[in-house]
Amino acid sequence: MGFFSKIKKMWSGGEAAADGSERQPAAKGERDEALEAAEPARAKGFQASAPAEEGWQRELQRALQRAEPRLSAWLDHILSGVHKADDTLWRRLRFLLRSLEVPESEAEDFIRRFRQWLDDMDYDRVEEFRSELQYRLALALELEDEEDERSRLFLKLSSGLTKTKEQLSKRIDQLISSRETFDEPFWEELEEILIMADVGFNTTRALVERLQSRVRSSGINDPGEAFKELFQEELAKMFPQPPKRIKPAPPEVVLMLGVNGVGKTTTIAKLAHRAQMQGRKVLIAAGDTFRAAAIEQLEIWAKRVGSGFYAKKAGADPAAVAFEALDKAVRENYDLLFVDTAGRLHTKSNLMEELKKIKRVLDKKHPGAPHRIILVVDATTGQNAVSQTKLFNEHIGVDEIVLTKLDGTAKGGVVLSIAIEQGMPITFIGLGEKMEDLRPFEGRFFAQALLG
Ligand SMILES: Nc1nc2c(ncn2[C@@H]2O[C@H](COP(=O)(O)OP(=O)(O)O)[C@@H](O)[C@H]2O)c(=O)[nH]1
Ligand SMILES: [Mg+2]
Repeated sequence: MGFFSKIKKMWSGGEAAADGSERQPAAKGERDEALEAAEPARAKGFQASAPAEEGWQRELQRALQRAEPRLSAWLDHILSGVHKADDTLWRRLRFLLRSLEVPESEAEDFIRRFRQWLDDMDYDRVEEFRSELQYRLALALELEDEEDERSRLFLKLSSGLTKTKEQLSKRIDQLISSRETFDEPFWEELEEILIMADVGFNTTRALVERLQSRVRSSGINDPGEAFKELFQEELAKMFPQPPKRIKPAPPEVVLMLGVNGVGKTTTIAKLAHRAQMQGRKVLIAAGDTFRAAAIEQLEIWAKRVGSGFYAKKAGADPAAVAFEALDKAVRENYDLLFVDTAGRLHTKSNLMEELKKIKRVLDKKHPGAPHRIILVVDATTGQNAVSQTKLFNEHIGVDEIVLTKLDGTAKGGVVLSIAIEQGMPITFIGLGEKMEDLRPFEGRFFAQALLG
């Protein structure tokens, strides 16, 4: 959908009249225009309501008129007095989407997909689905980057990192409170803490050196003073940004790599889900033809997220699957194609040759493809994740990393190794098994969650 930007533009300035305390009033002419533009949207919303539904609707309308993208507040109003997924909920969701000027067909599609998901998951009660609903709305309305959603994500990140924090931040706190100066033992103990959290030797050295020079230049003497903030800042700076890329001619082709068990299949599903919610048409190709079970598993996921699916029999040539899937994607106007691949590492050279062939074939069919090569690695494997990054990057070339299972591990320090030592951008992290548990990675945010 992606409507909120439009709505916001429409509202901006216009609301200054209703809520002058919070916004700079716009020039008069502009304001009248904005009000005029905004009015029909609101009026339409109200007409849609049954007269009996007052309380939640009045509150929601007020919240919307504030023109602040507060999805959590909107949902509070919509879900007030609602305990399970029933007609009341659909009616209220329709009201919200209509008030935001979402075209009816897209609103209905959103609701239909969500109901299908509830059905698949066998969920009914609000507490079972609220979070997923909010995630879907955030993506569909382009609100994921808004402050309200970001603070929700921050909490999620923070709690997902609990084990790593125990290993890292708690010990750093202890170190800070037990030392009075930045002496040799301080730095040695800091190194030890970092290495224990799987930060890796080289990254630890690089980080400690930067911290030492920051401490020197800032003139602080007592570790209790500002060391943690300084640490956070340095850390945030060390994460490479993914390169800005020009949008390719569709379909965009994403090749997914990763050793078995890291979470590759579920990551494809999660990424496909995100893209679908953002309004893109997605096709998934079952390029791991080594095991029949892998094909079936991927097909189930494709159905569940509502994307297209292309597969051949188990044992088929993976490059042929990739080629034919791309052909289908072009013919049927897909926006995005994910190609799954095998991950059996015991036949390393075969696997690498197979992956190279897939790359060649994709490029031949659609020059420039694959546009992104994503390697999925599992944070619980610690330094193994780092060696996998190195290996796949050397043989195939990797554009970005998705790091899964950060929620279950104390080895989250591996994020730093991969990003800093391997110079590899991490674009998404997995914080659990649910769809909404895969979220964009941001170094600054991560440093704050880890050390804050
Ligand atoms: N806790 C947790 N589990 C995950 C995460 N990502 C994937 N998994 C689980 O890891 C297991 C293996 O995933 P799968 O996608 O089949 O791995 P593949 O062999 O690499 O395709 C599944 O049970 C997933 O639910 C994550 O971020 N956190
Ligand atoms: Mg798999």
